Amino acid sequence: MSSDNTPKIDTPPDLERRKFLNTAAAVGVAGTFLSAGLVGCKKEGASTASDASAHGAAGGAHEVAPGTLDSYYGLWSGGHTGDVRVLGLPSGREIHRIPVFNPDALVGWGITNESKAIMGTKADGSLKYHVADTHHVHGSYKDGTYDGKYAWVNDKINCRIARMRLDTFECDKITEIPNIQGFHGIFPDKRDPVDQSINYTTRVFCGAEFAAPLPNDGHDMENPEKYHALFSCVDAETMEVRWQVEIHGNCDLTASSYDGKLAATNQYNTEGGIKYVDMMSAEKDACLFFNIARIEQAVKDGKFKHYGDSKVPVVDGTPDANKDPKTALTAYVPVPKNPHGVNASPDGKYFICAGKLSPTGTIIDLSLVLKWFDGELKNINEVVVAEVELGLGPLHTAFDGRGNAYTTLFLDSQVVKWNLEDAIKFYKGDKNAKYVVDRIDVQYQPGHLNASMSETMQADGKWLAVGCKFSKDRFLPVGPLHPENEQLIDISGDKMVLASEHPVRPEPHDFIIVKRDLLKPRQVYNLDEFPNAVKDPKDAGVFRNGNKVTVKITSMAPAFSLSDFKVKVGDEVTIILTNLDKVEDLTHGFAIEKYNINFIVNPQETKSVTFKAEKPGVYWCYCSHFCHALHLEMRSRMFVEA
Ligand code: K7E
Ligand code: CUA
Ligand code: CA
Repeated sequence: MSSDNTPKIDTPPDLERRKFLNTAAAVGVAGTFLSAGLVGCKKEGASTASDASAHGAAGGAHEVAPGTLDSYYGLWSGGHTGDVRVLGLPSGREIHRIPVFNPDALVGWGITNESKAIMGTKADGSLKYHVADTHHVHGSYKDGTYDGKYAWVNDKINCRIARMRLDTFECDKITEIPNIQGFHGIFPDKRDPVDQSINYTTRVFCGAEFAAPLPNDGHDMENPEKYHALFSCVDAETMEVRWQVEIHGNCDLTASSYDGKLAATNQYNTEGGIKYVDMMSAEKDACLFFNIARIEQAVKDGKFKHYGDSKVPVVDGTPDANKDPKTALTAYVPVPKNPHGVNASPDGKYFICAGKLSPTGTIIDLSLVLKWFDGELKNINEVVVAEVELGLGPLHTAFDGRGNAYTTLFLDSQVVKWNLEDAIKFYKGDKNAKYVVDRIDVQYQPGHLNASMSETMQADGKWLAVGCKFSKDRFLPVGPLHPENEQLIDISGDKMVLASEHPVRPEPHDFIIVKRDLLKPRQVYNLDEFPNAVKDPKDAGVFRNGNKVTVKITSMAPAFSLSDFKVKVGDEVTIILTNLDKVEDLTHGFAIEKYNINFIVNPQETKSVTFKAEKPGVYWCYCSHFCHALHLEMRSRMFVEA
């Protein structure tokens, strides 16, 4: 391979271009708050931005040779595509997409009866929703690390939470959360708050970003003071909503503590504003803490109400009802202006709030939050152990397990590496504590970032992925819509080193990076998992019950067990297809010409579709997934009799 083909991954960004981007962002995105002046904060103890050109390439450590497996799974939320993407890291190769909220033609998601039952349908059998906006993906925990069982993802538009099984990488349940809008942050718990022998995930916490009248039935529409947001808890196994908390302000991101006792959400709209100027009028917003054990006791004690048709108990978490720390369900911790992101440090000690409209990071000591709930602190502000300057537009924070945090700076187009204990020392008055360790330019305007295993107690400090919202000139132009730029940074040394980048379809938001040996995916299904499986080609045939017709078919390369089947115009036809091939990777498809049907069946899998036979004639059914030298010949015919 000629060196001309080698991607230049270590070229320092053109400084003029970077200046332009920052100016553009300042004017277009954040001009208002910048010109309005930044919130005052303590000056940082250290460090000018390091020269990007000082960084070499990462020595090819990110390169994964053909035929070689990656060492991490990345689970990336898909954004508008309503799916979850599976990337191999450090290569950045996209291995798989898990369809979740939106239809997907490959696996027949939204086409098969089984997927429609998960996605939700209207009375006429059509899908209830066709769009979604996924933001946050998190895995289930055991003993403070991923157990490889489940992952969850949110849909902000239609307020749904979906669960994926990580043995088959499929969505198996979707729940719509009642009485909320703008469902944004999610985080599984990591332990039970009361019974500490339950050392695994049993709940998922869900934040609502938008407030609305409760119930939202047409009253008080013009009166924002009557709008409320709810924080919800979903059962990790049943996926039913266990309880909700009515709060003041709104929820944005969500975090959970390693001891299971606390969950939190950062709030950027404590003002209850409707327009952005109103939402940024206060100097401080809050990080809102939830005392999980007390909330569940209040539910047990019957101290709740219901809203609308929902049966979910709603407890009162508003400030007025929670003034006494010793009985409070919630604690509102003031943090600077419109924070974004709340992240738990892997040592279990701290939550970090990024300032967004304030150039600061706030460190909250969780042991002090628990002390406040015990009535042992005079003032809630004492739980903040540091509030230090990081740079412009801090959004999200990841960790390396060596005491350092990495925060994206949206406006500076940088990632800043900072040391938590040094930041605490600096905030306490030690002006020699140089808490900023390093800075690196990214291309450009980063939102989420995450480090390998960062959201677990096994944070290993090897790789940092950064989701850059703007890619500008980093890739071949493909028209007005630009991809996002996922950059990979080697964080194994003191200095961050940009290792590689790859484009992704907009726009993933959040992701997690999981050590590959924590997941144990299966390669083949088991026939017995499907109650409707057609286990023997001899069981194939057409079974009529009035005008309802069931067609049972099996596939085994290179043939379907029926070379034709007859139905009548007006019939409601259900086709059940079982793939009897047992060989790993031997997938068949089933597409019916002119009937808008296509789906695949993996080895030993069964799927079904139901449709109305409306048009008479011969319709070829063919295998739509390359399976065999005679793949093109693998067909059947549907005869629809007039
Ligand atoms: Cu994009 Cu997590 Cu929805 Cu921040 S959120 S950037
Ligand atoms: Cu079966 Cu292609
Ligand atoms: Ca605000």
